[in-house]
Amino acid sequence: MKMTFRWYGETDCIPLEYIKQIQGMSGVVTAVYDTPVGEVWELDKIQRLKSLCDKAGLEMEVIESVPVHEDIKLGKPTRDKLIANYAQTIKNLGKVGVKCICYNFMPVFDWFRTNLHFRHADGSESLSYSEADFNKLDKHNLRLPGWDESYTSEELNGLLAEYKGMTHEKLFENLIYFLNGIMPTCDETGINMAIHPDDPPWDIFDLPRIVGKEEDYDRLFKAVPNPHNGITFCTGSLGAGRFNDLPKMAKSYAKRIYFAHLRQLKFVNETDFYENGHQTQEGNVDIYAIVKALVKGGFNGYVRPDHGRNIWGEAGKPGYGLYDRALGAAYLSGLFEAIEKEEE
Ligand code: DNO
Repeated sequence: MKMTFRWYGETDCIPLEYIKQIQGMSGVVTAVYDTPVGEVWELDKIQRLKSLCDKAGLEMEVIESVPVHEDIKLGKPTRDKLIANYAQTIKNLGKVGVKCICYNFMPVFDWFRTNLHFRHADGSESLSYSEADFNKLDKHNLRLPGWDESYTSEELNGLLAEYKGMTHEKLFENLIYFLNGIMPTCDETGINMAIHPDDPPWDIFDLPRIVGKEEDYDRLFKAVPNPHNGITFCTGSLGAGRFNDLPKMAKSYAKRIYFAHLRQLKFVNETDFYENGHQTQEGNVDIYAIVKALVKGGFNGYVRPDHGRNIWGEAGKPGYGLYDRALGAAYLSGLFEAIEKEEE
């Protein structure tokens, strides 16, 4: 296992030196943020990030994310060119020693929560989800909390219209087409692809979502058995679906899990939850059982403490403050050490 920390590049208010000071930290998870989706990431931009990491004494072996262009998800004729560009980005990343790429295949939207500043009784803050608030959203003029403001409402509505009639089957076929297109480059570079689950793991705004439960992974590996086709096991995303048995899934897919996002959720009723500090006792995600299942299953990938709270007066990026993720990293490293030593 290698412990890592997400770093949003040079505009991140958390300096690499601080990340390095968290004990047990092997490296950062980052990305090139200023290249439009679909274009090739230029080698010099990647090398710049890599040299900043080198200087700070941190590895840069994981990228989160190389986003997948909507035309690939839609299966449009332009996809072949876009897949070739994606493959070229993989090659460029391979040149600086990247080993794992996290991506997702969610149409239009990435992660979704209804509140980015849920206030806890102790004054800390975290992200939360409420079904009633979700139902109140104006579906024709979406303004989502924290959502990428790069779409204007017209663009967003246009994109949503393009997805009209998109089925789960078609979207899945498009994912397989994409994976088959890039697997030869992964074989060549040795890079593992790690698909991030849908967050939350169900359809939203009438858009199909296809990576959120056990059967989805069975189907995915059957369709593309190449070992470079792997998973980002995100406990916050998968755990939002109460139908998922996370320790069981962690155990069965441990060897295909190249990247683990460990995050805590606390349900307040059947559907609504808030995110919390990482410790097992703080929520419904049994982090201890998941780490144990990973270790026992032979997991040998990267881990990062996912979304933490904002604590100690920090006004960090929601979910991505320094302090609580650092506490999470220390807790998770302790769990791994204890369980790994028991296994020896
Ligand atoms: C949210 C993140 C996601 C994730 C992408 C991966 O905090 O976990 O935005 O980076 O879904 O492609």
